[in-house]
Amino acid sequence: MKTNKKKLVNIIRTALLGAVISAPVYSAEEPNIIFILTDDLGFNQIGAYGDTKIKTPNLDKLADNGLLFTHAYAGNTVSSPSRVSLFTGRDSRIMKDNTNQARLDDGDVTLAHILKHASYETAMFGKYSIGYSYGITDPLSMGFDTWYGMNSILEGHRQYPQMLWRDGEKIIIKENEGNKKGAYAQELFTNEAIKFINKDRSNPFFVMLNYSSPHAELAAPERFVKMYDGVFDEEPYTGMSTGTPSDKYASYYPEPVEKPNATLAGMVTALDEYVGQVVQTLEDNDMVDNTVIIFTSDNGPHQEGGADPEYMRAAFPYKGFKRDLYDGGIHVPMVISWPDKIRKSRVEDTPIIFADFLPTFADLSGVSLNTVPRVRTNGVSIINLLTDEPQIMDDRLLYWEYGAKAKVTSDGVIRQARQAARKGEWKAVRYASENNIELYNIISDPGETTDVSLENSDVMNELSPLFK
Ligand SMILES: [Ca+2]
Repeated sequence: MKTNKKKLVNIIRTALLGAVISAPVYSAEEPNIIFILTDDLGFNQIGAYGDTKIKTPNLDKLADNGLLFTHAYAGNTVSSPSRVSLFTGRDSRIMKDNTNQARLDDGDVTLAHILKHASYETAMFGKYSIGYSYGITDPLSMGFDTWYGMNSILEGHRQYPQMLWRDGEKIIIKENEGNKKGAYAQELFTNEAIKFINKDRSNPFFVMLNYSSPHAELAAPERFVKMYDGVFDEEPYTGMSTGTPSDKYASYYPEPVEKPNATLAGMVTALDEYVGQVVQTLEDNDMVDNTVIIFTSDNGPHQEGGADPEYMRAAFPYKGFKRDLYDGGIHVPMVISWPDKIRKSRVEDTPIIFADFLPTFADLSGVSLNTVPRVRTNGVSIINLLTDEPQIMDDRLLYWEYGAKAKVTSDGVIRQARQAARKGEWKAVRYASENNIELYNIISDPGETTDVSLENSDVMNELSPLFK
């Protein structure tokens, strides 16, 4: 076996973590877990949510066979803090950084560490983007036995990458050399995930499959885009091809896109086909019943590279998009399948948030978080929601914050923190500290159109202390 320095560091770290915690006991009943994270997929961009022209038969079937959350929330409204929240089980209240510069820290305990401790075989495929240093915060150091994909945020901007990473080593994607479009990133990630699932093993596995789509750049194999020829009005995106940027993010996505809406729809249908292939692999191995599959998105739909989420009603019925803390930026699709425990076609309206997955995975794998050194989470396990037992969580407070308070953030997008909170039917939002806190009834007014803060002083008294 090839052992390099990074792997050795990882082995030592895992051993140290294991030495302090009591030995895990593997039970054959512990489910495999596949977490499928898409990038900037809006609430209303898959068929299971009922109001889109985008075809997603495999995802719709997954929802039919499982549980569809109508009030699931991402960790934040942009990739990095949302993913750090997911990996560490922390919401914005206890995150160290709520900007898009957020990264994992040496010493953070991730959901992969938890499952590793429970003797899961762990693997990550696709966009990582929240590490900063090999041997310290790369996936191998953060609880994954193996990984394949994109390391940095900027690498995630290419749908036909010329280079990817495998276990810390750069690999050249020959099919895409010289700007050729021979190998689609999302298909490569899927193929690697399928290979991993097909391996013989005696322990359960955890796969984190982080697609970098339908994030810009907008591009998908032609057969998917063709399906939407003539379906949408189109305004061609010129990128940097005319010498003048066609939108403020054009330098990130320089290539022109003739039919942005058809392309984005094709990207989603491609993802749907890849998810179908993963599910088929589980079926072929007779593993689908005891595998928890979670499908969701890291934040709301983007308005970049030619995408037009307003025309596509990508966040409908919610207001705002990526970078907003109105619900369109954070209210995400979420489907969970686990045929052994979840009865078919359930719909769950309890609000849940990304920070809940670390404690949930601990429960699924039989790890007591009390025994895990350094773990710091304020999420709540939703295992009882998954196993269809009553779990009243309607009254807890959820909170998000995007951007740094009273200082210039370096992502060039906002200058003041945006904040939001939710309790039950109430949603409070403030854009910049000098503004008033707005209050909406998110159930009767999902579009956050009518500020009812003046009429509900009791609710405001309860939520406003969060807006420090
Ligand atoms: Ca994202």
